[in-house]
Amino acid sequence: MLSLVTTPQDLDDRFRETLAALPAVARRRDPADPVSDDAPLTGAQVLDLFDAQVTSRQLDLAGRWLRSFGEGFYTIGSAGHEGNAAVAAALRPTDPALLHYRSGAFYCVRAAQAVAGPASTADPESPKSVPQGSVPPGSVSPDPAQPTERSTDPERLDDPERSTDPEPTDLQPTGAEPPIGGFAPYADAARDVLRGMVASSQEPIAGGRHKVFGRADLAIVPTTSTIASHLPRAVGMGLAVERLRRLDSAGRRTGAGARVGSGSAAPWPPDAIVVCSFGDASVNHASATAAFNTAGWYDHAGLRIPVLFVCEDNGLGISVRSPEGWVEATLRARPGIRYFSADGADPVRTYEVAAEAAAWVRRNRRPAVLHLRTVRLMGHAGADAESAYRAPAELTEDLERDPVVATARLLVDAGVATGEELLARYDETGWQVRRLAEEVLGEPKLASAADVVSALAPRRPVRVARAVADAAAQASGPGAGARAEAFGGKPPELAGPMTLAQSINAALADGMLDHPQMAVFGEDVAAKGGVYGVTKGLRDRFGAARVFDTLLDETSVLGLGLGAGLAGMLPVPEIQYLAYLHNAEDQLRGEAATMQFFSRGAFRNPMVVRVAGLAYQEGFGGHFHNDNSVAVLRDVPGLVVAVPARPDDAAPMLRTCLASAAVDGSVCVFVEPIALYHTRDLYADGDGEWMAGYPEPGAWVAGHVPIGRARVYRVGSADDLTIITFGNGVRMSLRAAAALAEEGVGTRVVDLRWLAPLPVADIIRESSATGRVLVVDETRRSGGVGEGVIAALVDAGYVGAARRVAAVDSFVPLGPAARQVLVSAEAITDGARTLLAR
Ligand SMILES: Cc1ncc(C[n+]2csc(CCOP(=O)(O)OP(=O)(O)O)c2C)c(N)n1
Repeated sequence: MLSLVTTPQDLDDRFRETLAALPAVARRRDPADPVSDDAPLTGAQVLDLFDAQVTSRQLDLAGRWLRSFGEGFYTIGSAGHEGNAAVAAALRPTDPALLHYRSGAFYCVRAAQAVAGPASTADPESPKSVPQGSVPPGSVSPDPAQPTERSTDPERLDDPERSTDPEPTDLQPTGAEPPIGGFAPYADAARDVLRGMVASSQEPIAGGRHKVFGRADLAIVPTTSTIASHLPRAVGMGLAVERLRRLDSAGRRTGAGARVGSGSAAPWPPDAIVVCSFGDASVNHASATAAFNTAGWYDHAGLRIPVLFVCEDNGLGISVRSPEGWVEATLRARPGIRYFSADGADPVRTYEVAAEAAAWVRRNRRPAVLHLRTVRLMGHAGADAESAYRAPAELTEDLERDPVVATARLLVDAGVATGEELLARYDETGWQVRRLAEEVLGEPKLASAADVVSALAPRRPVRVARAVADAAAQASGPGAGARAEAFGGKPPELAGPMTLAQSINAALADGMLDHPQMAVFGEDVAAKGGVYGVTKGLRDRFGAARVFDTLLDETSVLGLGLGAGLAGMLPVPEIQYLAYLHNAEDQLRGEAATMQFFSRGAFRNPMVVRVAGLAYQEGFGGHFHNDNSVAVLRDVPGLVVAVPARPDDAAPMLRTCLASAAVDGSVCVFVEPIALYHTRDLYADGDGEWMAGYPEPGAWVAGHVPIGRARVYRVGSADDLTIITFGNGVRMSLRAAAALAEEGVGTRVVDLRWLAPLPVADIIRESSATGRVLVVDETRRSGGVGEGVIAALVDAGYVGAARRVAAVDSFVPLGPAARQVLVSAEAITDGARTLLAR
């Protein structure tokens, strides 16, 4: 008897031994009959689940095999979690799913459902209906010699005669034998997974960028390896699915959010529910608790969020045990989330409970959690020697609860198949999986950096410009009436000079008019209109469904955006202060920015995140309201980072971000300098030079600001010095330039406007024009924007003089002490003089 099962060989041996030792079948059961009295699954359907589970198991074994000779790059498997096959069978293939990394069997079932077509989508949740086709008919048809139309004919399922059939055919010898080899329906899924393991560029979702479970046609959204980080997104998807369902019935223009299911803004059916799975250790993660809390909070408030959380509880997070009873206790205690539980080693019960939970969520549009008890076989991953932290008895105990063996036992006990037959299926599947593995390991990998980044963040500036032009045409043409009404008869272009805050407010309103799927949300944005009044009036104009307050949790604010974008909306979440982005930034970095990368654009989460930030709020806040670092954003691949300094830039830049999100699925962060929100003057009190009129729609095309284009202010001759800056630095630099002009020094002040991607061409052109560059960077000397600007110059071979003026590497202190660390007008002038003296 084996005691230390940590290798594929051991697991395989054990499986064979156990199946060989199963008792002989006394009487055959017709596979078309329920597998046991009152079971909601037929024998054939359980056999299908078995085949899916075996395929998943064989994939795990193949993963280790590929690794053993250096051709496989991923060994985290699903062994012990194959009970999730029954969860997949209990859902609809159109229910969007965000899956745990142990979802091999779920994935197999979902892929087979999709192949099986409409006949396979009979609702598994309808009471007493045999869930025909939740496993595919092709794979349930037994021996052709034994016709079993009942198992494949959906019409027969609801046949009232059926319930009056003479009792029971159970365990009667029918002579029907299950077919040998039920791998075919799962072959595509197996190939997908193997391609992921070998990093093949032909892998269908990430194209060799990662091993993920995902496919747009299966409504499986890829998740990252950051445990639980997909849960806030799942809640956002639930909220959006429900909102879009309601908006649809109110007649909504189709949107440009997700690309899936083109032709409709919502890629999933209106009654879809969102399913997301994760491990037991993950329930403790801040992202998970945020998601549970948000789902519960909205439920408490009466908002509908149809999400089914599935916690696959194997009792361990790598080597750390979940304390006995903790997972159940914590999941049961979540207000607003209904608790269901099942043993993953019992496929029938798992199916039954999962169907009940899914039906409950679907019917009530409310969140629930399915606590699925599983085991973990073969350790956490290939390199994990679990015998170092688990006793042999514990390993043996897990083996006793091997879900694939449990399904085999059920099938043999029920007389659906013999142990020998099941072993033959196991071997056939194993052989087929190996064959596929050999086939895909020779497939090409991503072979150039260009290939790798091609999926990262598409940029189609011409289309974006066209979208802005379309918006202008709409606003001045057919949409003019609605626009006039939205602005209370007085469009913003007639309102006279505006501040930065007013200009953003007006541009948000125009955005709402142009993008019916756009929603503005965040802490305090609705009733109050934002702590600085930037979203004032939007809720009254556009309604609480499109402008709403969220709970106080930045992870959830961004998670709502991630899910809403994926579901076809155009989310514009607000982060109240830059300092508070940091506790949630993985939602941008790990989730938002990677979605197109890991799905080759099949899924996308367009979003414009507005963040009030940067320093110079005189007399208020210290560090937390004056955070002057954007380093954490600048290196996120593909992320667009915009910083408008002036009102006349803010509106077109926001329009560009919205258009880019809609057209290319871009994730944009729009950092709004708080200190400039209400600034009116530039050079002297009362000059009103920092205000600007709002352009009428007819001027939007001419005033379009493409991503990555700077703005240049020429002061005096503009020949002596180039100041490169952004945000608050623009105003300070313009003032310094004016002072220098009085001394005869000509300056060009370059407002970067975009911190990512940096306007490199503009930087180089304007720097070369004077040969003297002063970078005025209100972010910190270390990791600040200035480093990027200087590096861009060096890379381009710039040979002139250059200096930096930057903030001290410090947090911003309270009160006047802030001036000690921030860039000042004097420092700019001093820096300029030093450069000019060279
Ligand atoms: C946020 C985060 N921290 C740490 C890790 C490293 N890690 C990968 S899996 C794992 C354990 C997860 O356990 P559980 O959620 O129970 O899932 P299981 O692997 O047991 O199925 C850890 C700590 C990670 N992937 N993400």
